Amino acid sequence: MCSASSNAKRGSSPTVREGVRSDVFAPSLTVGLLPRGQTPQFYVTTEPRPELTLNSCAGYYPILALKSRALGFLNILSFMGFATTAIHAGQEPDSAAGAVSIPIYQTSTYAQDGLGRHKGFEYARTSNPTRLALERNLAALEGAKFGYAFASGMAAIDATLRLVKAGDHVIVSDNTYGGTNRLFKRVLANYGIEFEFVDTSDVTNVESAIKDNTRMVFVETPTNPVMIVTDLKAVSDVAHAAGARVVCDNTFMSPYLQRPLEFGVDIVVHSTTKFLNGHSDGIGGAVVLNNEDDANWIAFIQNSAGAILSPFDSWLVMRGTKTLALRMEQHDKSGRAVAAFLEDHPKVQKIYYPGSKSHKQHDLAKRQQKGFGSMVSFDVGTLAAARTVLESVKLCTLAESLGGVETLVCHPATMTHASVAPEVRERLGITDGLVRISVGIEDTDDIIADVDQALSKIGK
Ligand code: P1T
Repeated sequence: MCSASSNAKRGSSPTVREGVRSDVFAPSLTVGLLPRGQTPQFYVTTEPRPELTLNSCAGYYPILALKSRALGFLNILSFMGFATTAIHAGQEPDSAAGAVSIPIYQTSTYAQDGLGRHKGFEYARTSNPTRLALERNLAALEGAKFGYAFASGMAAIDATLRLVKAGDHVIVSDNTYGGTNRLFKRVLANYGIEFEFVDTSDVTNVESAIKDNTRMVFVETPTNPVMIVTDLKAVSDVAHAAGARVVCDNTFMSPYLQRPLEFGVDIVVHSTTKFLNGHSDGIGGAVVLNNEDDANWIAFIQNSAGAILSPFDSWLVMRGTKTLALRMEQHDKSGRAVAAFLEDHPKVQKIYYPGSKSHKQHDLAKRQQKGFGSMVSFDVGTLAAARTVLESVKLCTLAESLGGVETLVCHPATMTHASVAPEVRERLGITDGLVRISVGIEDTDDIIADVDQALSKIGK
């Protein structure tokens, strides 16, 4: 960690994140929200760690001492609520100037005091203070010990799949974001990983798919775009009994509305491009988890493959998470109103929204999620009708992506899920008439009025 020789020594079995270790460098790094009902505890390292004292890493303990004020504050923080954590976790004022907003450390490298003596940062692919602050923040929001930020949601998912190897079997929700399906089927399958796609909303499908070599169950819930909900606890129980890890793509909910680790999930992945950033101005991804060995491997992959989030993009996501609680409240409120409007609309044939009483897993969604979010899909029957809606909106924007402050509409069959085989799309309900809306935080009435006038153009 502190010198090239220690990196080399660690070889293929890394024991720490090279450069900095998030639960050691600053005591506040891994203080986070705890699963409801558990006794508060702190992941603050007080014992000297042999791997840190090797190779004269003298920089660490003085830094720990300097941060003791922040530590006191963050000890209190761990008893506080989500919004407080979102604003403060990983965000203690910068020690150089007291900047309240974490500076954008736009640097590729760091001056070292002497051979093997530095301030905890050696090279910016390995670690960067701005990215580290975000990683601490995201870990805290999911109630995890470790967090890693990547250049995109796909890069985060790709890094997570490096936990399995050739010959391993991975069970995947049959409806996921199209890019996930593409990465698994068309890229990673070429490297000997066996993917099996099942409807994970029925845990018996997962149970019957388990084989001796099953090492991972990857679920998305609710799914993009037809909002299928998977019971995270039931799937985790089944997977763990077979010795497999469970990964959940929590992009559609954000940690404000769903915290998968509380249900036994091992690893959470995010496209931070969406609600976490929230302003449609940066692509990014994250992996958060508790298992130290897996975390070390993710850190090792992050450094080895290098698909890191830039300092500026890390800062943008942190700016986003500060308002996550407020934004998600509004997204959820308007999502409910838009869904209710669509459900009663004569031009809408079917609606996909877990908040709807007609949704097959409405009760599960109510149990597992704190709200229903702002993603709603609806079927208007034909490509022509979908085209009319998508091209008639005025306030809403026709665009891929979701989770930003502005309302976006898209056509999954030809946009986000174009890479999914047509017969699979058909089976899942991703028809040519399907429209997906990511309800933003504009005035709810304005959003509804715009969708209403677009729907009224169908058949004219
Ligand atoms: O775009 P990127 O940051 O790489 O994230 C990929 C990704 C992962 N997981 C989910 C659930 C996603 O929805 C996405 C990206 N989705 C879109 C771009 C979209 O419009 O659906």
